[in-house]
Amino acid sequence: MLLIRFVLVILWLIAACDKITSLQNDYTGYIIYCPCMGRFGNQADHLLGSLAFAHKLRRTLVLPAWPTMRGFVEFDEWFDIDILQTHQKVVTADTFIKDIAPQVWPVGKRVGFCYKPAHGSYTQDKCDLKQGSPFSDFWDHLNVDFDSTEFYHLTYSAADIDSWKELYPVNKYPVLAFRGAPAKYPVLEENVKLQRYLWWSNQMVEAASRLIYSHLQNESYIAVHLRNGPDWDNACSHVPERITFMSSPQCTGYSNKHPLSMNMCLPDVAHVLQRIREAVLLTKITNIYVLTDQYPLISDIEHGLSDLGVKAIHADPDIPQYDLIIAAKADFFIGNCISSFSAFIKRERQEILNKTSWFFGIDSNSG
Ligand SMILES: Nc1nc2c(ncn2[C@@H]2O[C@H](COP(=O)(O)OP(=O)(O)O)[C@@H](O)[C@H]2O)c(=O)[nH]1
Ligand SMILES: [Mg+2]
Repeated sequence: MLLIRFVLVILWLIAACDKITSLQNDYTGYIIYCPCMGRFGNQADHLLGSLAFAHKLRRTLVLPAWPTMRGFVEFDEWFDIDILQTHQKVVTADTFIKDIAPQVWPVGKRVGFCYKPAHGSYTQDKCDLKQGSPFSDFWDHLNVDFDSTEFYHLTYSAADIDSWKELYPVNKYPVLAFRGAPAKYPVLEENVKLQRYLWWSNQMVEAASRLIYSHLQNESYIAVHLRNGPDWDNACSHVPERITFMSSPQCTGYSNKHPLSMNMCLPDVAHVLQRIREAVLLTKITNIYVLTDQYPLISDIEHGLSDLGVKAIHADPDIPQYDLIIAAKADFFIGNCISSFSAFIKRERQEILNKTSWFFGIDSNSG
């Protein structure tokens, strides 16, 4: 029995290596872009779409460093790129610039690409990849200047892939450098599954696990994302006008089955307590881990649910990504439907950990 298992594992490894080798041979050319829209959640949505686009074009995706309040964090400091590499060819921006760009993308031959719709009004006449912050910071950090620029009118969908290949062949354009991600926000439904290849690095998981242990030891917990900072009040004021809004397809579905409500975006305290109560009654778990950008509502939760003996915990980690890992690992999760920060957690639970997620403002278990 043991021998059979051993042989199976070896066969699997050989198959995986074969797949990786054929991937390496199959790919020519590169794609690099500035993750310049929004913060982490938006950037992660864009990453998935950019991976899909690069994969369809059979170009290696250059993984940009993550822009944070404290400067750029190398992609592989947060994520395990060996796992991504089993799906498609990728390289960190740091390695690309140091080891590959001098031959493939030498100074003097750096073309930058900006999107311009084929029809309709468009105010920008000049394609400048380094105009304004964070654009200039990103390319300066890589020490990149552009020698020429081009507008393109193509989309990133499968229908335009052949046109990309014809108009911008690898021998003439070895590197496609984009002003923003070649992707949509929110992530398209077909690209959600790419989250499977986005595993946190060991050092991130270990640091988050230490936090979990120090706050919760090995006890079960329900994680609750309260997205409620001042920028969010403003964002949520648009909910009544919209059929879908920001990351809402994650809870209402991509075919707009449910109308949006204010509780999906900015749930009031009564609704927060009601939803947590339902989760506690269902799971019998009484530790509530609150992750938030602003108001953790700890005393509201503990007082409002004192009859259930609930304990609320808020770690407020120095790196927001620890909150993502802690929430993904939670036994149960209630997220914010509109938030891409919640969306990251939901996708990791769904695609990697096989765990369900609930949302404020919507009754059905969105799974
Ligand atoms: N630590 C922590 N930070 C958060 C939380 N929610 C939001 N933030 C911060 O606020 C940012 C929100 O921007 P983004 O990630 O684009 O998500 P979205 O605006 O909610 O769609 C995050 O990237 C974090 O920096 C949270 O629960 N915990
Ligand atoms: Mg945002």
